Amino acid sequence: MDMKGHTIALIGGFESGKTSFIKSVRAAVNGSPSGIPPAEEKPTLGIDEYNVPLPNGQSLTFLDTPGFDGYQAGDGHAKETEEILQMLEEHLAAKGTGLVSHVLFFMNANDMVPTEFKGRARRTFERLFANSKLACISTRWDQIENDDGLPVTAEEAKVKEESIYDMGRTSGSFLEYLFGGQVNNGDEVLRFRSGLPIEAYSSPQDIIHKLLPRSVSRGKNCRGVCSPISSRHRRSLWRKGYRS
Ligand SMILES: Nc1nc2c(ncn2[C@@H]2O[C@H](COP(=O)(O)OP(=O)(O)OP(=O)(O)O)[C@@H](O)[C@H]2O)c(=O)[nH]1
Ligand SMILES: [Mg+2]
Repeated sequence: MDMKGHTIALIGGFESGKTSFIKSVRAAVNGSPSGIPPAEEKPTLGIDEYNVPLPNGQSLTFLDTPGFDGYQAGDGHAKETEEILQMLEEHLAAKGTGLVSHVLFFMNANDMVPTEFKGRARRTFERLFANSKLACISTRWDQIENDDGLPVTAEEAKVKEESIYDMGRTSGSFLEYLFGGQVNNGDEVLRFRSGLPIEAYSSPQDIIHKLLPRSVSRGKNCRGVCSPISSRHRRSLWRKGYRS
């Protein structure tokens, strides 16, 4: 971490929960209890910057982006991956936000569509994120049921996660690029499952905690925020219909 903190860019599929992820981390840092279902969000249409001050005086800067293959107001044309990365590049240049320390790539586990990733999109990515740490986050795991209509166990989630990554790794796709060993300075690209925090997946604040160990405090002002939700609470949320 530099003196100011980290700059974390979120990119990936539309409605994969990028904006909700940022808001959940922000709420956790502000002391809200975990396990609250995300609110309805409008599609993100531009680059939105969220500054989350941390108790240690540093801050996390999140850069939220429009979703790949998503909705676009007005002319009705969805932004291309390349266009979204260029918007981010322009934003960084205009705001002088500094280097992006982390890139989180999001995909909805319920709706996995391989993202094409070639040519100019790839080159822009390389320019922007040459020194960034990359991680992949599959989301909305709380909406996935097993064959018995129950929330998936950690084991079941792992198997499903493998198949999602296999499906997305088509030739010329973003996942193929990400796991081809050419990025992240050759280091392994970490994978996380996100949703309501139970044993099968992590909360957004847990993920940030793992990526940046010292930033989301587990101290006394944060009691309960980073701890896993109890299974009783989980079942009661499940019964209340928090899954669609
Ligand atoms: N059940 C459930 N719903 C979620 C979760 N994360 C997000 N949502 C909901 O899914 C919808 C889309 O979430 P967003 O956070 O707007 O997704 P996004 O990736 O920012 O979408 P775009 O800005 O369009 O790219 C919202 O209505 C959220 O409330 C999750 O983990 N579980
Ligand atoms: Mg959004």
